[in-house]
Amino acid sequence: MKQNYGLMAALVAMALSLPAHAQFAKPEDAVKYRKASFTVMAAHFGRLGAMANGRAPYDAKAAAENADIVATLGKLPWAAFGEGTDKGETRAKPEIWKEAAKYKEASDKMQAEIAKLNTAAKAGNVDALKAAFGPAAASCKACHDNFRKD
Ligand code: ASC
Repeated sequence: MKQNYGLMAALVAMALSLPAHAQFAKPEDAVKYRKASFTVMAAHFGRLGAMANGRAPYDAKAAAENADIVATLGKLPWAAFGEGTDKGETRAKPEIWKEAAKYKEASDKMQAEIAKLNTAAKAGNVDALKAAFGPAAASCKACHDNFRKD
């Protein structure tokens, strides 16, 4: 059988790029997906915040687990801001698409800060967690201020 290497290469390329081009049947599905990922992320980020701010007792194991979840979830929403997802049940501002490079930069910054938070959460002491939590929260807020409606 004659192999179609061109087609095979194209399929492999598509498979490898799946995370960056998440598949959604409808724009509304993408909106739901990104909101869900932000919601779950915020729940776990909040638990880290409670420990960092002394509202909850410090628990090294819980900190490490919550930070892992935040770091993983923090990678997800960005692929769900595709075409047609600027409408409907969303607080996303038009600037996300008009200033796409700036939005990308802000989302990269947030991911870098939560990666640092994840490392800090695994140091096993509350001071490391406290030091990394502030900059991570600031990176969330920077995006809300510029790219999210109130
Ligand atoms: C949270 C949360 C956010 C960020 C942001 C930081 O706990 O849910 O979205 O922190 O409020 O300013």
